[in-house]
Amino acid sequence: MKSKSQNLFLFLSLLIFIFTLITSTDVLAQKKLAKEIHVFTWTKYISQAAIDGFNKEFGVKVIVDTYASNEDLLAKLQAGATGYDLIFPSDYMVAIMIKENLLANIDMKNIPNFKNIGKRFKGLYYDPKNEYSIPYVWGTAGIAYDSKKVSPPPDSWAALWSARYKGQVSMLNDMRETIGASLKMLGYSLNSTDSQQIKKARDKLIEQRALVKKYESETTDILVAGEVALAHAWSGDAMRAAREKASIRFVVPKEGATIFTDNICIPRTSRNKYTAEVFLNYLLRPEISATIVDSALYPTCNEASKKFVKKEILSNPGVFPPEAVLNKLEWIKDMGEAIKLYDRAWTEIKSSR
Ligand code: SPD
Repeated sequence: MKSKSQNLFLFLSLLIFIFTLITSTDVLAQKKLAKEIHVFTWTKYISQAAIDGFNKEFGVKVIVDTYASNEDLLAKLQAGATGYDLIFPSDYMVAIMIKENLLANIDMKNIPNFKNIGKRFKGLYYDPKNEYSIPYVWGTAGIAYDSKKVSPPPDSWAALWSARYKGQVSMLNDMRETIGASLKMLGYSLNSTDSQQIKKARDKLIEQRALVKKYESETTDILVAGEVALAHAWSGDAMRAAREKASIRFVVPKEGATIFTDNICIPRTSRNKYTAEVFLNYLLRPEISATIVDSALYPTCNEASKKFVKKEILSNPGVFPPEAVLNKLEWIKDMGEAIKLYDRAWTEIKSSR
């Protein structure tokens, strides 16, 4: 028979054990997780392996919805969309969203994997302290083309204005990118605020309309299907088309083009901020980030993940462009009030046929 004091001792030990268990960080962290989170991103931006892995490890379902331009994303948030926990705006759009108070402060205590981000992607111009955004992948715009149909190989934006390819050309359905390409072709900055330069770029695009089959930002499938022979495209989308059809090539025109980073941000209206941060941190694990590069074919901002990226992808200059290409690139910037010049030009271009 055990004495009363022995029983009391056993009982207290049991209590302490249960208390330690339920207050241990892991259990608490798991308890704080939402059942599901809603991610609003570009197409093909998160590998299925990453989504499934997160669900398996944390028991959280990740529901993905997609958009095709920064302006669409902004319009949705401005219209009061509240259901999203993570979004992926590009550089200049992060600046606009910070200004409009649409983004939450990221709690860096929950993002230890931020250490994996390469030095040159930390503290970029649009969020110098990375208070609201974590760089995810980067890339360039340029011309994707089918080398069986387009000869000689294009090296200038002017190829998209060539009458030879009438009806076989697509342009990005993206105001800043497309007016930007026209500005670059004319030798101007793609952040020009000079109304005469913007008008000239507009006129060039109006002149081009008769050649353009469609304004389309999802270029992978139309290139593979042979719907167009030349597409104004983003690098990763073009490289995925090339992976499916060997005759597809991608070039950054000699006049220069855009460089972008797409970033992970949490909308101020997120109802599951902690879970969003746990997912964000998970996406920054080197092995997970590598699965994203392998599937999306956009270069990663995650330096530590490079050793897990397939060698043939790492050495592909279409995915990771060499220094000579990097030197020709320009970031899109927030235009402030001057954006009205672009808005007007874009409306005129789109309604010109
Ligand atoms: N599949 C879409 C890839 C999106 C690329 N980011 C867009 C950058 C816009 N400046």
